Amino acid sequence: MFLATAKTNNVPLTEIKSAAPNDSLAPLHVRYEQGSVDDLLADPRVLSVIGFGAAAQTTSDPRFLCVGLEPAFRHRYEVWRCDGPVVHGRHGDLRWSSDGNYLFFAIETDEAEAGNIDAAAEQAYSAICQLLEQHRFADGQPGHILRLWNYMDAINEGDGDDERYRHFCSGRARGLNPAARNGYSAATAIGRRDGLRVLQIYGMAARAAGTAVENPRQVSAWAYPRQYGPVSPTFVRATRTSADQLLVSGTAAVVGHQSQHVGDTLAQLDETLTNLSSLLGAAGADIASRGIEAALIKVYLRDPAEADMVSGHLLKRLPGLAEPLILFSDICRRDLHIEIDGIQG
Ligand code: 3EB
Repeated sequence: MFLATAKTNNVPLTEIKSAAPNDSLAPLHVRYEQGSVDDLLADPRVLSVIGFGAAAQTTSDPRFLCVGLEPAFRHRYEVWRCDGPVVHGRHGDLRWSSDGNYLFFAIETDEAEAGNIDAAAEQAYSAICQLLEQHRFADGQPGHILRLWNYMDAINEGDGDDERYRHFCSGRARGLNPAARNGYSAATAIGRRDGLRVLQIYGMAARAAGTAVENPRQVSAWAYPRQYGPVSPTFVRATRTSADQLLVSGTAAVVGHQSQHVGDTLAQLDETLTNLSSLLGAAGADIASRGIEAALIKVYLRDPAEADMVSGHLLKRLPGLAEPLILFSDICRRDLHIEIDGIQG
């Protein structure tokens, strides 16, 4: 694998050549790790490092992003590795990195500069779509989005259709539209409490397309009824990659389209685990048999006072699960106390 051209500033983007292109990808590896950001980024196989909250170090390396969500218990970085070596650069406001098979990208968009959160989402997604068009893989084709994470301040501010999350959904749908030709990808949309009106989006694309997986217990989010907003959330419940990994969207206690067990975080957690089992079943027998315990999960939790209770309950229900990253967050519906996303395989 080599780098054909190395312009890291705006167009044209680098074209990455893969020594042995084929249709299935080597798996991604994701772990939660402690240590120094510089040491983590010194590894040429590191695609990206995500820090969380005030304890995270920072660096200008385009592979690094700090999300303003505070973790429970102790700080760890989310570290994505591939088989490497990784090249990286910037494209306008976007940062990217790639090993020729995967393309990681991140963008931070100031809401006031864009006008509002709706315009910020449209602008950010337009930029992501433009990056995908310009960053061609060795076969000359643009990548396929596998997974998106969206973090914004005060996600529940505003009433009814004026809620910031709903405005975000409108802008996202407009900006993402050109890239949706391959269908939507798995996603997470979560609220920060840092007061910074900056929309943060990061994601993963790949040379080989994934397969969308929906949950038979849930109405597809893109088909939610009008009561949840004028523009449906544009994501699927999971993406199964060509490396047979399952990238699981933010999953909560939603059955059909309705929130369940309002006021009871542990009951919502159990319903969420039932949803996750159902989703794994829909993804395939191999993925179902590995189970949730084979996944690395992130838990978004509204109430910091519930961290011990939630982690104890998860340990009891899933004794073999790797220690999840619990992040104190707002969830996109006011009646949801907890949400889980992750990757299995
Ligand atoms: C739900 O099931 C919970 O708007 O990208 C989960 C994952 C949710 C992603 C998004 C929203 C999103 O509808 C909310």
